[in-house]
Formats: sequence, C-alpha cells, structure tokens
Amino acid sequence: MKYTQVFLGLGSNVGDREFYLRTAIEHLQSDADVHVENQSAVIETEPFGDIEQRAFLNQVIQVATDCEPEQLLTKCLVIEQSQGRIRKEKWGPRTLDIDILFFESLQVNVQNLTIPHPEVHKRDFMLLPLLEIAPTFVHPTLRQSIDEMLGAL
Ligand code: PH2
Ligand code: MG
Ligand code: MG
Repeated sequence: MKYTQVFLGLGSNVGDREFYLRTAIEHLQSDADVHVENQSAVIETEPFGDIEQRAFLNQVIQVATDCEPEQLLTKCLVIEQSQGRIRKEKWGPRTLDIDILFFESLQVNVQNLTIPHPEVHKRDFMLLPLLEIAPTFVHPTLRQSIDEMLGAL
C-alpha cells in the first residue's frame, strides 16, 4: 500500500481552542486510513487577514494516508462539523479548521480544493510549525524551502 505524506494545518479561535485541536488529532488517529506521524507545537497567533477576531491556536501535523486528496478533504470536513463548526462567512471565527497544506508534491486544482494550500507561503502560522516538523520540505511549485518562504515574509 502506498502511503502519501501529508501536512495538515489546524486552527481554532472559538471556545476551548486546545480541546478542538486535540480532538481533531484524536479523530484522525482513530481513522484506519490515516496515520498521524508527527505534530508541531501549538502556537498562539494573531488573526491573519482583514479580520477582528480572537487569537488563534495553530498547529501543523504530518499524516500518512492511502486516501485520495478529495477523500481526505471529506474526512477533514466531517471532523470540523463534528466539532460544531458553522460556516457563515468566509474567514468567520471557527471552532476548528483543518486545511490540507501539502499532499507530498501533488498539485490539485478542483472546485473546493487547491493543493498546495494557495496561501501557505504567506502565513507564518503555517510556516513556523512546518519549520519545526519538516525543515527540509520544499514547496513543490514555488520550489522554496520552508526557511526561504519564511524569509520572504
Ligand atoms: N485562518 C484563516 C484566517 N486567518 N489567522 C490565524 N492566525 N490562524 C488561522 O488559522 C487563520 C487566520 C482562514 O482559514
Ligand atoms: Mg484555513
Ligand atoms: Mg479550511
């Protein structure tokens, strides 16, 4: 069985933020098709973008999976929903956000899924945790290391 190495970005800025991140990882661990291989530290970050919201907790985890990208996305959305996420506006406050940042070096561009995550290189709250658990990873289209992307911010 071919397992793909995937990096997932977790974020929460509503309610018991630590609980939501921990529960997200537990859900992924209990999924037979997903193996959680590494976890960054949890960091508290100022809201990025034009939003006045509570600070986020962010974390990046590495998983190995034999799922296709869209299957994995569906699993992530189901977990978000199980944690009470309600989507009203884009970039609204969220109990739990699980974003696929990288799916090894694969590129995906379908309606609701773009991989690599189109903003990953602009977001220190994704790059700093990535630097911790995947310092040698190179962005498959930008061809920049995590270090280089952080340096460009
Ligand atoms: N997610 C967003 C928008 N802004 N800011 C921080 N600090 N952390 C996030 O996870 C985040 C954000 C949209 O997904
Ligand atoms: Mg997000
Ligand atoms: Mg998301």
